[in-house]
Amino acid sequence: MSDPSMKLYMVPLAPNPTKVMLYIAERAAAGAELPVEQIVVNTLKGRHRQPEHLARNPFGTLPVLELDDGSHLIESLAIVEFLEERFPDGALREADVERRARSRDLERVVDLRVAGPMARYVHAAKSPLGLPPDHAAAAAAEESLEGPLDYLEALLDDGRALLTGERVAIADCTMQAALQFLRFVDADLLGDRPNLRAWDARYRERQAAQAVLKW
Ligand SMILES: N[C@@H](CCC(=O)N[C@@H](CS)C(=O)NCC(=O)O)C(=O)O
Repeated sequence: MSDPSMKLYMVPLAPNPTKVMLYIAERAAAGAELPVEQIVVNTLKGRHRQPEHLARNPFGTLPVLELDDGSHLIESLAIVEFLEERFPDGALREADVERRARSRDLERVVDLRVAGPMARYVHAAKSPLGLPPDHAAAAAAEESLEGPLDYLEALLDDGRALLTGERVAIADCTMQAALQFLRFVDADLLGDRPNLRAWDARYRERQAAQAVLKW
Protein backbone atom coordinates (compact mmCIF):
# COMPACT_ATOMS: atom_id res chain seq x y z
CA MET A 1 0.00 0.00 0.00
CA SER A 2 1.13 3.58 -0.58
CA ASP A 3 0.76 6.72 1.57
CA PRO A 4 3.26 5.53 4.19
CA SER A 5 3.43 8.99 5.69
CA MET A 6 -0.22 9.40 6.70
CA LYS A 7 -0.52 10.19 10.39
CA LEU A 8 -3.53 10.01 12.67
CA TYR A 9 -3.20 12.40 15.60
CA MET A 10 -5.40 10.97 18.30
CA VAL A 11 -5.80 10.34 22.00
CA PRO A 12 -7.01 7.00 23.35
CA LEU A 13 -10.34 7.13 25.21
CA ALA A 14 -11.67 10.30 23.56
CA PRO A 15 -14.72 9.27 21.50
CA ASN A 16 -14.04 10.88 18.11
CA PRO A 17 -10.46 9.59 17.85
CA THR A 18 -11.63 6.20 19.13
CA LYS A 19 -14.23 6.03 16.35
CA VAL A 20 -11.43 6.32 13.78
CA MET A 21 -9.13 3.96 15.71
CA LEU A 22 -11.89 1.32 15.83
CA TYR A 23 -12.51 1.80 12.13
CA ILE A 24 -8.81 1.29 11.33
CA ALA A 25 -8.76 -1.77 13.61
CA GLU A 26 -11.87 -3.19 11.88
CA ARG A 27 -10.10 -2.83 8.54
CA ALA A 28 -6.99 -4.52 10.00
CA ALA A 29 -9.07 -7.38 11.40
CA ALA A 30 -10.53 -7.83 7.91
CA GLY A 31 -7.02 -8.04 6.43
CA ALA A 32 -6.28 -4.46 5.38
CA GLU A 33 -3.49 -2.81 7.36
CA LEU A 34 -4.05 0.83 6.47
CA PRO A 35 -0.76 2.75 6.30
CA VAL A 36 -1.63 5.22 9.02
CA GLU A 37 0.78 5.94 11.83
CA GLN A 38 -1.07 6.78 15.07
CA ILE A 39 0.38 9.57 17.18
CA VAL A 40 -0.92 10.51 20.63
CA VAL A 41 -1.61 14.17 21.40
CA ASN A 42 -1.88 14.32 25.18
CA THR A 43 -5.03 16.31 25.91
CA LEU A 44 -4.58 15.93 29.68
CA LYS A 45 -1.39 17.96 29.27
CA GLY A 46 -3.19 20.43 26.97
CA ARG A 47 -1.06 19.51 23.97
CA HIS A 48 -4.08 19.91 21.66
CA ARG A 49 -4.13 23.63 22.51
CA GLN A 50 -0.49 24.21 21.69
CA PRO A 51 0.71 25.83 18.44
CA GLU A 52 2.05 22.56 17.05
CA HIS A 53 -1.42 21.00 17.06
CA LEU A 54 -3.28 24.22 16.23
CA ALA A 55 -1.21 24.37 13.05
CA ARG A 56 -2.80 21.04 12.09
CA ASN A 57 -6.28 21.99 13.25
CA PRO A 58 -7.14 25.56 14.31
CA PHE A 59 -10.07 24.21 16.34
CA GLY A 60 -7.68 22.20 18.50
CA THR A 61 -9.68 18.98 18.35
CA LEU A 62 -8.78 15.37 17.71
CA PRO A 63 -8.66 13.30 15.59
CA VAL A 64 -6.66 14.86 12.78
CA LEU A 65 -5.46 12.92 9.76
CA GLU A 66 -2.32 14.27 8.10
CA LEU A 67 -2.11 13.27 4.46
CA ASP A 68 1.14 12.55 2.71
CA ASP A 69 1.20 16.09 1.24
CA GLY A 70 1.08 17.52 4.76
CA SER A 71 -2.54 18.71 4.54
CA HIS A 72 -5.09 17.76 7.18
CA LEU A 73 -8.58 16.38 7.64
CA ILE A 74 -10.08 17.45 10.97
CA GLU A 75 -13.47 15.71 11.19
CA SER A 76 -13.69 12.08 12.28
CA LEU A 77 -16.36 11.01 9.79
CA ALA A 78 -14.56 12.73 6.90
CA ILE A 79 -11.38 10.90 7.92
CA VAL A 80 -13.14 7.53 7.94
CA GLU A 81 -14.87 8.20 4.62
CA PHE A 82 -11.56 9.31 3.09
CA LEU A 83 -9.92 6.04 4.23
CA GLU A 84 -12.91 4.10 2.86
CA GLU A 85 -12.47 5.66 -0.57
CA ARG A 86 -8.68 5.78 -0.55
CA PHE A 87 -8.47 2.07 0.37
CA PRO A 88 -11.65 0.62 -1.15
CA ASP A 89 -10.53 -3.01 -1.16
CA GLY A 90 -12.49 -4.54 1.72
CA ALA A 91 -13.98 -1.21 2.79
CA LEU A 92 -16.95 -1.28 5.18
CA ARG A 93 -19.19 0.72 2.85
CA GLU A 94 -22.22 -0.97 1.33
CA ALA A 95 -22.20 -1.52 -2.43
CA ASP A 96 -25.91 -0.76 -2.72
CA VAL A 97 -26.68 2.95 -2.76
CA GLU A 98 -29.75 2.72 -0.50
CA ARG A 99 -28.02 0.52 2.05
CA ARG A 100 -25.07 2.91 1.98
CA ALA A 101 -27.39 5.84 2.65
CA ARG A 102 -29.08 3.98 5.53
CA SER A 103 -25.72 3.14 7.01
CA ARG A 104 -24.61 6.77 6.88
CA ASP A 105 -27.99 7.86 8.20
CA LEU A 106 -27.57 5.65 11.24
CA GLU A 107 -24.02 6.84 11.84
CA ARG A 108 -25.28 10.42 11.89
CA VAL A 109 -28.08 9.50 14.32
CA VAL A 110 -25.60 7.74 16.61
CA ASP A 111 -23.04 10.55 16.42
CA LEU A 112 -25.38 13.52 16.74
CA ARG A 113 -28.12 12.13 18.99
CA VAL A 114 -26.25 9.58 21.10
CA ALA A 115 -22.47 10.09 21.14
CA GLY A 116 -22.79 13.89 21.43
CA PRO A 117 -25.08 13.82 24.49
CA MET A 118 -23.02 11.00 26.05
CA ALA A 119 -19.86 13.10 25.74
CA ARG A 120 -21.72 16.12 27.15
CA TYR A 121 -22.88 13.95 30.05
CA VAL A 122 -19.32 12.80 30.78
CA HIS A 123 -17.92 16.31 30.74
CA ALA A 124 -20.81 17.61 32.88
CA ALA A 125 -20.67 14.75 35.39
CA LYS A 126 -16.96 13.95 35.73
CA SER A 127 -14.89 15.58 33.01
CA PRO A 128 -11.56 13.88 32.27
CA LEU A 129 -10.40 17.32 31.13
CA GLY A 130 -11.21 18.75 34.56
CA LEU A 131 -14.24 20.84 33.57
CA PRO A 132 -16.39 21.87 36.57
CA PRO A 133 -19.38 19.57 37.27
CA ASP A 134 -22.71 20.80 35.93
CA HIS A 135 -25.51 18.60 37.26
CA ALA A 136 -28.27 20.29 35.25
CA ALA A 137 -26.34 19.79 32.00
CA ALA A 138 -25.69 16.14 32.90
CA ALA A 139 -29.40 15.58 33.60
CA ALA A 140 -30.41 17.29 30.35
CA ALA A 141 -27.94 15.19 28.34
CA GLU A 142 -29.22 12.02 30.00
CA GLU A 143 -32.84 12.90 29.28
CA SER A 144 -32.11 13.73 25.65
CA LEU A 145 -30.72 10.21 25.17
CA GLU A 146 -33.98 8.42 25.90
CA GLY A 147 -35.56 8.69 22.43
CA PRO A 148 -32.39 7.97 20.43
CA LEU A 149 -31.52 4.95 22.62
CA ASP A 150 -35.09 3.64 22.21
CA TYR A 151 -34.67 4.06 18.46
CA LEU A 152 -31.51 1.91 18.47
CA GLU A 153 -33.10 -0.63 20.79
CA ALA A 154 -36.02 -1.02 18.37
CA LEU A 155 -33.69 -1.43 15.39
CA LEU A 156 -31.98 -4.33 17.14
CA ASP A 157 -35.33 -6.02 17.80
CA ASP A 158 -35.05 -7.95 14.54
CA GLY A 159 -32.11 -9.91 15.92
CA ARG A 160 -29.41 -8.27 13.83
CA ALA A 161 -25.92 -8.75 15.23
CA LEU A 162 -24.68 -5.23 14.57
CA LEU A 163 -26.30 -1.83 14.26
CA THR A 164 -26.94 -1.88 10.52
CA GLY A 165 -27.24 -5.63 10.07
CA GLU A 166 -24.76 -8.47 10.01
CA ARG A 167 -21.80 -6.43 8.75
CA VAL A 168 -19.87 -4.01 10.89
CA ALA A 169 -20.49 -0.37 10.01
CA ILE A 170 -19.07 2.99 11.03
CA ALA A 171 -22.10 3.44 13.31
CA ASP A 172 -20.87 0.51 15.44
CA CYS A 173 -17.50 2.22 15.86
CA THR A 174 -19.11 5.55 16.74
CA MET A 175 -21.46 3.97 19.29
CA GLN A 176 -18.80 1.90 20.98
CA ALA A 177 -16.42 4.86 21.18
CA ALA A 178 -19.16 6.80 23.02
CA LEU A 179 -19.85 3.93 25.42
CA GLN A 180 -16.17 3.56 26.29
CA PHE A 181 -16.13 7.22 27.33
CA LEU A 182 -19.04 6.53 29.71
CA ARG A 183 -17.37 3.45 31.14
CA PHE A 184 -14.27 5.52 31.86
CA VAL A 185 -16.28 7.58 34.36
CA ASP A 186 -18.21 4.52 35.62
CA ALA A 187 -21.42 5.73 34.00
CA ASP A 188 -24.03 3.54 32.37
CA LEU A 189 -26.87 5.26 30.52
CA LEU A 190 -28.18 2.31 28.50
CA GLY A 191 -31.05 1.74 30.95
CA ASP A 192 -33.37 -1.23 30.51
CA ARG A 193 -32.48 -1.96 26.91
CA PRO A 194 -31.47 -5.61 26.56
CA ASN A 195 -30.84 -5.44 22.80
CA LEU A 196 -28.36 -2.59 23.19
CA ARG A 197 -26.68 -4.31 26.12
CA ALA A 198 -26.32 -7.50 24.07
CA TRP A 199 -24.95 -5.50 21.12
CA ASP A 200 -22.45 -3.81 23.46
CA ALA A 201 -21.22 -7.15 24.80
CA ARG A 202 -21.04 -8.61 21.29
CA TYR A 203 -19.17 -5.66 19.86
CA ARG A 204 -16.64 -5.67 22.68
CA GLU A 205 -15.76 -9.27 21.82
CA ARG A 206 -14.64 -8.24 18.36
CA GLN A 207 -10.95 -8.31 17.53
CA ALA A 208 -10.98 -4.59 16.71
CA ALA A 209 -12.58 -3.72 20.03
CA GLN A 210 -10.11 -5.86 21.94
CA ALA A 211 -7.24 -4.13 20.14
CA VAL A 212 -8.43 -0.56 20.72
CA LEU A 213 -10.66 -0.27 23.78
CA LYS A 214 -8.97 0.31 27.12
CA TRP A 215 -12.11 0.55 29.26
N1 LIG B 1 -16.74 16.93 15.07
C1 LIG B 1 -15.41 16.58 15.46
C2 LIG B 1 -15.32 16.67 16.97
C3 LIG B 1 -13.90 16.51 17.47
C4 LIG B 1 -13.82 16.67 18.98
O1 LIG B 1 -14.58 17.43 19.60
N2 LIG B 1 -12.88 15.93 19.57
C5 LIG B 1 -12.70 16.00 21.01
C6 LIG B 1 -12.24 14.64 21.50
S1 LIG B 1 -13.54 13.44 21.32
C7 LIG B 1 -11.62 16.99 21.35
O2 LIG B 1 -10.63 17.09 20.68
N3 LIG B 1 -11.82 17.71 22.46
C8 LIG B 1 -10.85 18.62 22.98
C9 LIG B 1 -11.32 20.03 22.97
O3 LIG B 1 -12.33 20.35 22.32
O4 LIG B 1 -10.66 20.82 23.63
C10 LIG B 1 -15.06 15.17 14.97
O5 LIG B 1 -15.99 14.38 14.73
O6 LIG B 1 -13.88 14.87 14.77
